[in-house]
Amino acid sequence: MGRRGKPSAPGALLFISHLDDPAAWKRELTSRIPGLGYRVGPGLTDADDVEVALVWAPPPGELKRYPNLKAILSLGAGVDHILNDPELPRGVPIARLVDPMLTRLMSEYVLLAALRHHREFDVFERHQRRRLWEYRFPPDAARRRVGVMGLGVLGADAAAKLAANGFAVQGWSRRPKRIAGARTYHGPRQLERFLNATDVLVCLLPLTPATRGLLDRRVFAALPKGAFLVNPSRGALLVDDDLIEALDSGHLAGATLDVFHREPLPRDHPFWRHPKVLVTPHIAAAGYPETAAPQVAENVRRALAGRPLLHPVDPEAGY
Ligand code: NDP
Ligand code: OXD
Repeated sequence: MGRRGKPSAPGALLFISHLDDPAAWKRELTSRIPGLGYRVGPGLTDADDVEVALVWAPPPGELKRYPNLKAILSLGAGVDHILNDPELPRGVPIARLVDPMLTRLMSEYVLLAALRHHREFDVFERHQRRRLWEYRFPPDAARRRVGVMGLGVLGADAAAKLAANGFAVQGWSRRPKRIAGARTYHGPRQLERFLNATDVLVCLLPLTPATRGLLDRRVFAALPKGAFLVNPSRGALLVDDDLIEALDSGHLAGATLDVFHREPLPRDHPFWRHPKVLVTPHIAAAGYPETAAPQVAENVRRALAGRPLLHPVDPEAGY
């Protein structure tokens, strides 16, 4: 019986996303779970058969309209777009997306950004605009310390690939972690030591109450002069004005930013025209139905059977 006392029909999945392709997800999921109902929202009127929601940025208040919801599955690795709903139904388990393709794409982005700063392509791009030919000896990656904040699915993969490309890699997480080829730090008390020894800071933290505004002037001041920032996590981790100040003072040498407080980045935002900032439009990685469907289908089966989800979110920690 459903929570409203109606006989349970075979469970239906509710799909909500303004970015992802509902038809491709339907194909991948219904071929794996015969009989699965598939409904595209938001705003369904008769919603009692919906037992699982697969969502990216559902409108606030939307998910509370489904009384028989057993699980909320994120179409992204981040879940801030779900947890920020003040009316999110309590007690419904939430799972993150873990997609091998998404992970690979993110590591490509991080590696590309780290190499671009390391091999000074950002400098040569500026030189070309002035037709300036200036020889500079290619630097040694083994002497470039890349610090990865967040050693979860994405941070751990990026750290391993940075190390495989010869960088001196270290990582920082909430709880102690071991990563092959990288020195690791954890918790607020070890943050400064981690930053002091980081030339390229890569942020792969989730947006949570503890990480909002973390990338501020104190963090930048703890980095060595000439350091770079790469932020493909979430825009709200960064204090924009503090970054601009650190770049303008010459303390930081450059930044690669994929995510912003407001997206699309407003046309009058100073990041657009800052010579030391590269802006990309939240394209570091994405989930693909072809590669992510096995995990999502398994979570749909688990939800319908009332079993624990893979990659569950701890709503208290916010990730
Ligand atoms: P995970 O949940 O797997 O990992 C999160 C990591 O952050 C963990 O290592 C965790 O520590 C650490 N962490 C969380 N809170 C803190 C804290 N307060 N202090 C120190 N460390 C902390 O997430 P993913 O790796 O899958 O994804 C990371 C983020 O990347 C997503 O939340 C999303 O915002 C962003 N993203 C951006 C994309 C883009 O296209 N720009 C695409 C996909 C994701 P511990 O290991 O101790 O738990
Ligand atoms: C994600 C994203 O969280 O694409 O997966 O930002």
